[in-house]
Amino acid sequence: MPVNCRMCAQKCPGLARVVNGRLVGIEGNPNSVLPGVCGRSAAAAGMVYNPNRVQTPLIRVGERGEGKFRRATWSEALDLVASKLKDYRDKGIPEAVAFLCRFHSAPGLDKEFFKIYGTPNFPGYADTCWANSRAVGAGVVYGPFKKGLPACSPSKVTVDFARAKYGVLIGRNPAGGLVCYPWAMRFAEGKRKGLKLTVVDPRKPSEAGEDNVHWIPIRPGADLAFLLGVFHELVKNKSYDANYLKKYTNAPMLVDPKTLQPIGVKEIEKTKIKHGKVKKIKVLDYLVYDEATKQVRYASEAKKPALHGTFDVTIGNKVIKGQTALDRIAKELEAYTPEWAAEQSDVPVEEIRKIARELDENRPHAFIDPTYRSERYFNSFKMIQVINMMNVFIGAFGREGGIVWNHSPKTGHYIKPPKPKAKPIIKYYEEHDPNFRFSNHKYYRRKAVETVLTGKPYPIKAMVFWGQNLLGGSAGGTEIVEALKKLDFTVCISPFFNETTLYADVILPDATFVERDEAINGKYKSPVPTLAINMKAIDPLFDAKDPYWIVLELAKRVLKPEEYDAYFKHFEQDGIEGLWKKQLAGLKKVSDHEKAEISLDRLKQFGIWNGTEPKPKPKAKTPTHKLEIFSTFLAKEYAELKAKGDPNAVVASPLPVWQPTNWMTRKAKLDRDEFIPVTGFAPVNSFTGQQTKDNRLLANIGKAISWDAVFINKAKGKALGLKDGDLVKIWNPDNKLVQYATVRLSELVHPDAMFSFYTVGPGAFRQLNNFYGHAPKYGFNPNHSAPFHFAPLTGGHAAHDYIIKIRRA
Ligand SMILES: Nc1nc2c(c(=O)[nH]1)N[C@H]1C(S)=C(S)[C@@H](COP(=O)(O)OP(=O)(O)OC[C@H]3O[C@@H](n4cnc5c(=O)[nH]c(N)nc54)[C@H](O)[C@@H]3O)O[C@H]1N2
Ligand SMILES: Nc1nc2c(c(=O)[nH]1)N[C@H]1C(S)=C(S)[C@@H](COP(=O)(O)OP(=O)(O)OC[C@H]3O[C@@H](n4cnc5c(=O)[nH]c(N)nc54)[C@H](O)[C@@H]3O)O[C@H]1N2
Ligand code: SF4
Ligand SMILES: [Mo]
Repeated sequence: MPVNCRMCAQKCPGLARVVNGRLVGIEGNPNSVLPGVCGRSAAAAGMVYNPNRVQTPLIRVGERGEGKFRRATWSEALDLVASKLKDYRDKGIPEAVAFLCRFHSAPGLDKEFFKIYGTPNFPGYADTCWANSRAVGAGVVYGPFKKGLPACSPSKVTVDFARAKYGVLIGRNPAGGLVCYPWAMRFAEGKRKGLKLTVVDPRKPSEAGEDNVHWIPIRPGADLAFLLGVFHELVKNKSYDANYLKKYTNAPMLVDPKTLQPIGVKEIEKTKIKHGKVKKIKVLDYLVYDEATKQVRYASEAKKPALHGTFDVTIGNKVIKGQTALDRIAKELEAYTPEWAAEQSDVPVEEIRKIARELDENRPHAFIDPTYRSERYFNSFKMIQVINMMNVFIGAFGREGGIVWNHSPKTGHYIKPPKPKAKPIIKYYEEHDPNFRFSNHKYYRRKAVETVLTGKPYPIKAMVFWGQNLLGGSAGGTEIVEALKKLDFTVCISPFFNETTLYADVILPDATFVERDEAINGKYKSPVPTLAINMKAIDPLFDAKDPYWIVLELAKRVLKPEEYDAYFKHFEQDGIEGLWKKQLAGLKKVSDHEKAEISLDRLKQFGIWNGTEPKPKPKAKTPTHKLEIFSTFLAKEYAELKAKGDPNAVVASPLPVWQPTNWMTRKAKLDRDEFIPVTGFAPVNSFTGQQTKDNRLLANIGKAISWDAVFINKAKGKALGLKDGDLVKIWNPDNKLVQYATVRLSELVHPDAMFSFYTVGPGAFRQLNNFYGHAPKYGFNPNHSAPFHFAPLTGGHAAHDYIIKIRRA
């Protein structure tokens, strides 16, 4: 049976193998252009048949957090949830309910139900993953923009690993943080073809392999400094292709070198032909010096824009000296010498020079990975902005072996719900919170916690979790617990126990992905357009229920009969087939020729449809429609903040500039028992809770790699009197909460870092052990001890940007 694997979040297309009615495992789908799944997927049977998963609906009996529940029937549990939901609706405050979904298993219906119900609040998870630093840092350079904000999610662009010759991985590990379809598969292909890598990481990620990999330990959070040093060298060595910079980027844009404002920008309208239709688009035009006419002209009219120089620009009766953006960037980089960068980051000067040379020799088939899970430090956004300025500088964007656009077909909607009346809570933060200037209007679950605590802009009284683990996955454990205790009502729809379910009033077990049909998925991180289907391979175990059934039962109980009939009756009649058909009927972003070859029958038969991968193009989706090596969006923001005297103006600078992490501003040098808690994914583990960490098929491998340990530098550990395998106490001196883990002393960890595989252990919530069979009993989760802080301007997660102490327990 074709499935979209959900052993982690990525939905890789696979085939479930069922023997005598029992699932034995999942294999790569041979009909895929990249057939392959990972070991977690192969171990799916260990998830499905785990007797420790949530077997029946549960209703809380003890205190919140204690984890005491009694079994309930579906009708009792659903009646209870429905009566609460109905109550808020009857009182005219449906917006008091927030729906937090991620592994939501009834796409097409579940979110729609809550919209019809009347809430506008759907706080997404990715403020803890990529939505604030990665989406903004890559978005300012490449686009696209959504509602005026840069929003380059990981599904928008991809490193073309398979065709690359050289690359730098910094804060990214495609062999550990696996995304099999298509990243890990293309990464493996690249490695087979000799892709050379430099891995810059506070610990050695040995998953990336030993051949062709050069590891450089870095001080946690000093990545930006290191990158500025490499950028300095690239500029010094003129590692660019002048034609590329002139044609595809705004490097020739004339800017005022002091105010950093592009001079004389204006919006123009251009016509474009797309899919045979004439479209009008708005383009921000800017001044350049045209070497062909020896005049300052608009970019849209210039024949040969100059990359270098300072030119007089007459605006009205004023003459302004305009410097090319490229020269202004180069000027700024003068201060960031390799020596300076080495001092900040602990990366030796010769390594910095060597990396710059390698990038130069291999460009444009070279890259600096724009990262995926990037919410780590106060300076994460700045770091990613600089990475992508560098990718444009070396001409890697839109080139084979560089960074390429993905292509996701868009499927049609099944239900078109009315717009909820109230404004979503995030609007308030966008308008009033200076730290939320570049925030993401879709992914903001930690702001929802703030709303619960402050009641602003209006109270959130209930939370329904469908595949999010707010408490486990977000930094600020203490405040999140406070919020979960304060809520009137909490529901978790989940096959698995996690930190958040400990605080639930009701837990409803939905079927896992092999036990259910699911909407067709078209959103892959792939340059090859893809559609894949998930079909039920086995019947739900225990008392787990089909998620679509759960939505219908809730809708029946909560909505008015006429609403139910209007929105849900047709699903009752046509079932999932009706949804699939609507999805395909409304298919967009595929060519007519591709559309003709897509059918439901074909998808059911083969499980997957792959389109043709277009040739990479250095196309930009920015205001200027050029790759913005000098962001016009940031320039504007910078000017506004500067005018207000805002100290965070520097964060918005369009230039490559240094910004320290939060921990660095608190302490220049760590004490002997102090560390920065960095995490990474292990190939056998996903953070999604019980699927992997409580899986008997994976537990032995996990043990063998000490997946529940904290790894620290050997010399530093010895100086603290620690031995390999000791149990240690770990705490953040600011909040007293204590966690325990075994310690591994290793030469492969930077002395400032304490590395742990993310989230294998129960962290501060050891009552979880009562619900698990195979999961480790001890193990650290940095989120539990982390401060509830937000990175400046982006509102990012900054999960690792604090200091922890350890001692033998
Ligand atoms: N195995 C596995 N794979 C997964 C998932 C999973 O749960 N498990 N989940 C998926 C999801 S949702 C995501 S977002 C991706 C994420 O995939 P990645 O972005 O690759 O995520 P991580 O493994 O968290 O981090 C990558 C590397 O960054 C290093 N690192 C940590 N701190 C720093 C630092 O300060 N500086 C530098 N230079 N490096 C640092 C870590 O040691 C690690 O080797 O993985 C996806 N794939
Ligand atoms: N310190 C630190 N923090 C991190 C990370 C890190 O590396 N380090 N990683 C970050 C990243 S990349 C991400 S994406 C976020 C993720 O954060 P979350 O999306 O909150 O992920 P989980 O914490 O695993 O919670 C997902 C929950 O969904 C439930 N679930 C799984 N499958 C199903 C299903 O089929 N149906 C239903 N209903 N529920 C299901 C499980 O109970 C699981 O615990 O965490 C982020 N937080
Ligand atoms: S990366 Fe592995 S666990 Fe995640 S969806 Fe793909 S095959 Fe499944
Ligand atoms: Mo993620």
